[in-house]
Amino acid sequence: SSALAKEYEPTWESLDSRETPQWFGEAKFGIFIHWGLYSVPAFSTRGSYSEWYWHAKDGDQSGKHAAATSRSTDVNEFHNKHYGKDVEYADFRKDFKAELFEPAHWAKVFKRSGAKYVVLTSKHHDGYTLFPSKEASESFGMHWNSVDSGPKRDLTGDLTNAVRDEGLKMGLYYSIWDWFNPYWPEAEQPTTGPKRKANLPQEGREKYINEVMYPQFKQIVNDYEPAVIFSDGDWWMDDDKWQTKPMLAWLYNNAPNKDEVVINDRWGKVRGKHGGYMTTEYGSGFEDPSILWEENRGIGKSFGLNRIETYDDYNSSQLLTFMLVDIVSRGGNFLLDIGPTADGRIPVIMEDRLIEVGKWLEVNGEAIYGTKRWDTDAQWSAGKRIEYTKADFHHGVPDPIFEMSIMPRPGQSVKELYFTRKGDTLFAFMPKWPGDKLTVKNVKLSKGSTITMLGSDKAINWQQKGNNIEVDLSSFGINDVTNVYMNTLKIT
Ligand code: FUL
Repeated sequence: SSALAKEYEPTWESLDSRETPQWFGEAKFGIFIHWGLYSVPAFSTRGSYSEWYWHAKDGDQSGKHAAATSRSTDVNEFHNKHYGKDVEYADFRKDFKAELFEPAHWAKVFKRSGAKYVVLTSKHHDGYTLFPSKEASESFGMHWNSVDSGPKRDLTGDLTNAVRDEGLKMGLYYSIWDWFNPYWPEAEQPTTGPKRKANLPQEGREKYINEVMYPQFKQIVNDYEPAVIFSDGDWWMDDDKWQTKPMLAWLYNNAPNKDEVVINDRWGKVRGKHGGYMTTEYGSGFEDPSILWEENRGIGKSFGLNRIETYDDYNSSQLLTFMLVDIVSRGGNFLLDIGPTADGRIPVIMEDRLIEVGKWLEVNGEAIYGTKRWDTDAQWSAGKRIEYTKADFHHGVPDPIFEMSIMPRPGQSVKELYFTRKGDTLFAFMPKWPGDKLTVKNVKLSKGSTITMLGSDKAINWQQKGNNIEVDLSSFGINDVTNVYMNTLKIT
């Protein structure tokens, strides 16, 4: 379209005038992957992020960046005990082998999950790239990418090809923050490992931006043509200092897939304000229907694998399905994260969760993909609110992780029905089986309208009662309710 064809300038006014390519808002469900050197120790304080291992161990202990990190004492104690004081983060390269990595298998699991896109950490905050970056190695003064060290493999390229072979979109996470990059002046000086060369703030920043960040960004765009670019690590410095706007103008004007590429909102203190879509993390998204957004989180409490997590730390497939429905009913996308192992496997419990959500989507996907939120007041007043009890969940309910978490917990009341719409069709999700009779408020149907349940052929009787419809579900027995986690009515 013409909106996509114009030339963009390095201002938010210009960049924000671009329409976000339509595929993204229709896709609804994506898989996030945090994989890198931190997958070797795969350890953090319960409830925090394992991909921050190096930072927790060696970084700034002032608390400036501590929000998501492990307690450094835990990490140092673990590290010194199990690896020894002399072992440096860079030494993990020899244990990051990915010897069991089967990209085609990963891609099949993603396909089975019903996800439409995948986002891989091409570079996390530690600066180690999963693609052949000479800039990463040059700046660190040692092999600092997965092709010249570790697995000796272009993990980004191999996974990108496999994901596309399954017909899914491939996206890349790219951290503009590079904690301990020796060209980087404002990061903390690590106590072990490579030391920073330049210590002049402005000069060092320019050097990092021009000689590492820009070339890497252009390389991943040109070589892999990611459909999503999930930037990160931006939050402590503004966009002028990060010099992200010129990079984005270049992207919008020059990316080989410029009609397809979508960006998030993490470009330097502009979260929730600027970019292609807005992000929340272990959060609950946005209520404003005009905002395009995506909520991201792990299945458990970390993005990278955390080996101290046990069964009860992982959300059940039922809860994940619930999150997906809640998010999509409010107009958002769900980017669900997995943390593979250093030897290249997706932990089986994570495979299980993805495949189970996928089974549900196989029956109910019609009510998810390509839908919109039902933007009437009725959506919020429809039905009654219901209480959940522990018995409503297939297994233990995780404790609250972050305050804004959307997960229903015992004793918490949530909506009885969640809605999406597609044209004139309304979908009503029933997280809890309502019994024989269901009232849907503020819906006027014409005589020829039909109501069915996804996955079933049974005709469903209904009656208009004033502004509401009464739906007769009495003919459904336990054997007809095929969608274990949640059933969906199609009202058309
Ligand atoms: C955060 C990062 O600091 C986490 O490690 C993770 O990558 C998450 C998606 O974004 O800001």
